Formats: sequence, C-alpha cells, structure tokens
Amino acid sequence: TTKLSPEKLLCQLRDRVNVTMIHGSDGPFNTSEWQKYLPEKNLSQEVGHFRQCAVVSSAGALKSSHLGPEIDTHDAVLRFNGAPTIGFQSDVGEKTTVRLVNSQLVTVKEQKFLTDILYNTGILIVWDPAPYHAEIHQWYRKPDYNFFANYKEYRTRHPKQPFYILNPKMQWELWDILQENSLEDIQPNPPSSGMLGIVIMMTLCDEVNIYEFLPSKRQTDICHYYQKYHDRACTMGAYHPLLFEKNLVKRVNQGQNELIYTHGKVTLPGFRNMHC
Ligand code: NCC
Repeated sequence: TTKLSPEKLLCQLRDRVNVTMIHGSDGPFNTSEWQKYLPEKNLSQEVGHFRQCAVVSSAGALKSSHLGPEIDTHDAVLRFNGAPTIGFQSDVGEKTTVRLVNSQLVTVKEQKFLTDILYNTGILIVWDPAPYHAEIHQWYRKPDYNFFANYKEYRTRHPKQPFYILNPKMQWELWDILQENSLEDIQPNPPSSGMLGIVIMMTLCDEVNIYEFLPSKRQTDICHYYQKYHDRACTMGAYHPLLFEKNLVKRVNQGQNELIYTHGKVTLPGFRNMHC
C-alpha cells in the first residue's frame, strides 16, 4: 500500500462514505407502519448546515479540561451515548445539537434510554453494527441489537424530537478506508461511535473540531469523564478498531499538533470545503 496524502485521504472519505439516514422510501422501511415513525425531513433539511462544529468524545481525559466554554462557542455540538452535560459543563460544555447512540444503548433496559431525560435534547441518531457490507434487508432481519421496538416507542413518546436511524452501509464504507490505510489487518468490527460521529459532522459542517478523541496530556485509564470505571481499552479499543481510527484522524488533522497535547483537539475540514 502506498501512503495517501492527507488531502487524498480526506477526498476518499468524502467520495466513498455515504452518510445517509434511513428514509421511509428505503425498503424494508417503505411500509405504512414505518412511515408513522421515521422522520419526514432528511437530516440536512432538518438542521441546515453549520459553520463550526464540535465533536466531544466521552473520554476520561475531558475531566478537569476546562474545555466547556470553548466547546459551547461552536454552532453545533455532537455527543455520544449517555454522555451527560449537567454537572460537567465546565469541562464538556452544555450545548447538545446531535447525540449519536449505539443500538445496545437503545435496546438494553438497564440503560434507561426510554426514560432518562438526558436523551430528550437535540437530534438523536442511532446506529447498529451490521454484518460486513450486508444488504439492508439482511441487516433488518438480524440486527446486532434489535432496537426497532424501542425506537418506535421513543418516537411515540417524543414525536417532535428528530430521531434518525443511520444507514448501516456507511460503517463498512468507512471501515474499508481504515483498512486500506493501515499496515496491519484490522479487526472486522465496525468503527466506534466516535469515528462515525466525526464523519457525520463532516457532512454537516464547514469545520469540525474534535475533543479528546486523540488523547491529550490528560490521557487516563478512566474510561469516561462521567464515571469512575477504569479500562485502557476505552481509549485504545478492543471491539472497535479505535487505534486505527485515531491514526487516520491524526493523519488528516489540520490543526496544530501542540493543540492535541494541550486540548486533545483536532481540526478537520467539512466535506463541502474540500477540493478534490
Ligand atoms: O464509551 P462510548 O463508546 O460511549 O464512547 C463514545 C466514543 O468516545 C470515544 N472514546 C471514549 C472513551 C475513551 N476513553 N476514549 C475515546 O476515544 C470513542 O470514539 C467512543 O466511540 C461506542 O462507540 O458506541 C461506545 O459505546 C460504549 C457503550 O455501549 C455506551 O457508552 C453505552 O453504555 C461501549 N462500551 C461497552 O459496551 C462496555 C464502547 O465499547 C463503545
């Protein structure tokens, strides 16, 4: 493999990763039953387009970062899964524009997805690990977590809150690019929510600042900024090819390297700002 320039790599991401949400016209969702639940507007019709966006990882290294005010200056902020803002504003900010959640969180009862008010702010997007390049019908019959019933229940309870299902083909289009640009064979599991969220925001924003995805000097074994749980795999990856995701993001970073160390901050261009 020859090493692509950062510009070429960014163009590959733009041109090969189709970021789309399931729409009522996509079989097997093109039934009258599903029309009641899926949002009518597509994501970019719903939100328009943003100038500067922030993606906030859930890493323990955000603790005591004091990055909250900087994060809140962005036009839109993406957060993941159950990552809270209340009680952590000074480190992670208080704005939530989009929240990307995995299907396990939506499905497993203990996670309280249906009842925790944390999820009632912003636009929700759920994704589920699909088999490698599976056809959408095949995935629909056998999702990794069967989140469809809880998706419908949430939509019934909060019909006004936009809530999308990420088209599962995106994860493997992205995975192929990760694999092609890595020297080793990477595990055949989909990218983390973090990496998916970064690419989603690149479609909506002129510029994307990512916080504590590449760890700063505050790097720690503490998994999340909001929990006491210790596990190095949270930062390095086990199931998800997290290390390879981070290497790729490092390669295309347009910000100063020093800002990775001090702020855990990386800057990527939005797709519309790229000349391929
Ligand atoms: O932990 P998680 O991820 O919710 O974190 C969101 C994203 O932040 C980045 N991250 C997180 C912690 C850390 N120390 N370093 C990081 O870089 C990663 O990019 C990560 O994707 C997920 O990706 O959906 C994940 O979800 C959790 C868990 O399901 C949810 O938090 C809901 O409880 C997974 N953990 C477990 O299943 C135990 C995690 O593997 C991946």
